[in-house]
Amino acid sequence: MKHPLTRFDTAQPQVGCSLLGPQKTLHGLAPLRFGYMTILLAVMLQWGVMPVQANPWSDAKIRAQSNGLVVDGEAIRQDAHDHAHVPLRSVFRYPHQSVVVTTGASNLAFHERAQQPGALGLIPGVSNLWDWQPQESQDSADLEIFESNKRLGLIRAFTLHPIPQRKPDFLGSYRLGHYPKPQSSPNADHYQPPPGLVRVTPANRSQRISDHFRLEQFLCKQSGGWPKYVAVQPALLRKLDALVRALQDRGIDLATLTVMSGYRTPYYNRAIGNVAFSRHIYGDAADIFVDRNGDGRMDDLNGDGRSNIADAKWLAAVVASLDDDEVTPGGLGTYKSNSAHGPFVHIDTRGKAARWGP
Ligand SMILES: [Ca+2]
Ligand SMILES: [Ca+2]
Repeated sequence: MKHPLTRFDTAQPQVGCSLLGPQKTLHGLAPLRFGYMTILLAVMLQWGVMPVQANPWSDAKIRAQSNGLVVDGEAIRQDAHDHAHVPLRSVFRYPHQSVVVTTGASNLAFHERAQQPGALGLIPGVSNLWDWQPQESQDSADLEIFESNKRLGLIRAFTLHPIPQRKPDFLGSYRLGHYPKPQSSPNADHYQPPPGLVRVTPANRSQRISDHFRLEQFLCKQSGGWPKYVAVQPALLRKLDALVRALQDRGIDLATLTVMSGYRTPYYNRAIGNVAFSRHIYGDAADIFVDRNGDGRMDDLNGDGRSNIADAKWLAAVVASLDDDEVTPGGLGTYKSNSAHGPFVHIDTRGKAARWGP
């Protein structure tokens, strides 16, 4: 069985490989620490002895270019409107699991911003392959990226809490419900439960999870106290960030999008009567609209003086125009307003294109 952490293979695998065996931690076994096995694997990797497969949750491939960073093939630039904005890419890892950062030919340096930083170092025998293991007790840790003493961005590593094996319908006191068994299909890898969830508390809810989005934007709408838990796939974050940049390029002056619905627990998804295999329970779907004037409704994007389905279609056209080499293909649906909500657009990164809506 493929490990869930490696199931969301990108269409174009990146160099950057999880060397430390996340499955060792998933099943509660002692994790492989940085050591001979890592060096052996690294040398095999360098010699091309073993196939290279990036772990899309915990690994990042980064290089510098003249006006910013390229992360996993996606150009991240300094925000023109916000000079305090630091480009950010999140990774998600189990406690004890390393984050592997590939830098290609870039001359990048790293620094963990923490009072008690974890371990960080180049993997011996492999040039430009960094192994970072943040302190395990933190919900997240930040690794600053420098080139010639200039800070270019941040890698933020969130700690994943695995879905309990014995009582999988709860994570602590947070109700998850049950993930449906993936059916056998060529796309079955995209219907595995997420490898774990990020703990969200009042202290970290407003923390950035990507260049333009914050953790709390993706929280499930179900009732209940803190802590809550959320799963958001890196591929979805990259697609949402790319969409914000594409809108800025079209003159839409915005910092983020409104996420009407991001992650949904299977429990909540069932409670609202949605289909069992909704992309929202896998953390790779978002129902979104543009709301610069803060009235809680889609803005008039096409300039006809009204907010309606035409604006959702306008936004969907921008999503459809995103570069396939930069974003993962997926669902794209448009929705009319009704008594409960205004017009919106659904996007996801299920791995193959699907279109629906008026
Ligand atoms: Ca609005
Ligand atoms: Ca309009």
